[in-house]
Amino acid sequence: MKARESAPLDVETIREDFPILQREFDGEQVVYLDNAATTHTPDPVVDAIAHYYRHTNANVHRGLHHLSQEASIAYEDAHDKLAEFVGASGGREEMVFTKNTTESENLVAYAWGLNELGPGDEIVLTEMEHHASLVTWQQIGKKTGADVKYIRVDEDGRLDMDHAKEIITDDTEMVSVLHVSNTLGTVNPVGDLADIAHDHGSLIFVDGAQAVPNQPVDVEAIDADFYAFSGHKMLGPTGIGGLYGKKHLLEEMEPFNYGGMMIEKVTYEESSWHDLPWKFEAGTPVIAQGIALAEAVDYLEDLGMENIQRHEEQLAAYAQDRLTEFDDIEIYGPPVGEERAGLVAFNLDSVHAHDLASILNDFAVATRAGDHCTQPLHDKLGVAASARASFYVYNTREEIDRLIDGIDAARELFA
Ligand code: 7TS
Repeated sequence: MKARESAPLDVETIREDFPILQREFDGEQVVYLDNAATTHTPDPVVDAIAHYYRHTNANVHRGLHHLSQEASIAYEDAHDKLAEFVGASGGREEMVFTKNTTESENLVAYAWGLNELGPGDEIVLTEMEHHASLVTWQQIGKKTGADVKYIRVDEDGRLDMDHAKEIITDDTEMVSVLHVSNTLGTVNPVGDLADIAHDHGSLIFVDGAQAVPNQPVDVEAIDADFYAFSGHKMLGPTGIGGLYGKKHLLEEMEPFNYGGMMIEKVTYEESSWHDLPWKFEAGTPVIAQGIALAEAVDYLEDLGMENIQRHEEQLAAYAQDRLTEFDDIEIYGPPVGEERAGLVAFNLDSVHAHDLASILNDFAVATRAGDHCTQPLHDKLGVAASARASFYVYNTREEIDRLIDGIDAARELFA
């Protein structure tokens, strides 16, 4: 499947790479609408993992044998590929492999935050932050004495940029914002936020967990200081994430974990650190996962990130259209016609989100119900939970129709 410029996705052909989508439960073919939680893994990526273990498997300390050298080269090249994919011109030196977005957040919070923050300093987040960022910076605030402030979210699920300008001040040392909300679907103006942060001498960390899989991302155009994402949300395996960091910042930072592989010279008294990015990858790293993630990037690039983005926006608009046919459904986030990523969270008046997801499951429609790791945002919305449908490259309008049929059935059951 080769990329054509600006072409609709050939979903039928794409689906052939995902045998899991053929699974049936009680005679119904699965409709997988839980892609914001994790995406499925296409055959070429599964094959890359199997091929690595069958033919290359070795540790990557640049051992003096062929297998180790081959594994090392593939693993190092994977860093370059991921760096290029998110627009980092510094290559591998600016791309650290972590376990996931959560670990990327913790890496910066501990390695940078613990050393740089103190009483009187401020950390600015948004009210729509995922717990990965919210809890991490909240706790670093408690440890260091730095205050945490939140940029308000308005009624349509957008950031209040006037409020952002008010609360980002010369006391702000770190602004941590998500690029795309996993609950509201809002695409935040992270480039504008980076400008505001930098005008006040603050750094900006962007959580790209819901952006990198779904749209072209250019960390340098945004001017992000740090940018994080997860492999399992972009057709890659679990157990790997990425952290982009500007080279000079990563160089200045202390390591996050200590141990083997991340050192240059060790004596009984002192240690010095390896080059970037290995300084931040202590112990045996995520070798198979890294190589497979590079394969996932090839797959995404073949489809074309613009094409993927358009496909998802169309599915989200269709879902929103169909859901707004009913006046007992409340949809969260930007209204129809406004920019929105490929997910829709909602509630049906008469049915708790968990019951709804459970009935949808009876129809083999996989959605997520709960707080989506945004409890404070749900408190603000005045609900304990919401149902969420999230789309990816293999989803179709017909699958959204199955979602609507399932909602109809739930409504009837609870009437
Ligand atoms: N940031 C955002 C915006 C996310 O959506 C998620 C995961 C994370 C961070 C954490 O990613 P992880 O790979 O470290 O777990 N979000 C979701 C979700 O919406 N449903 O399940 C996981």
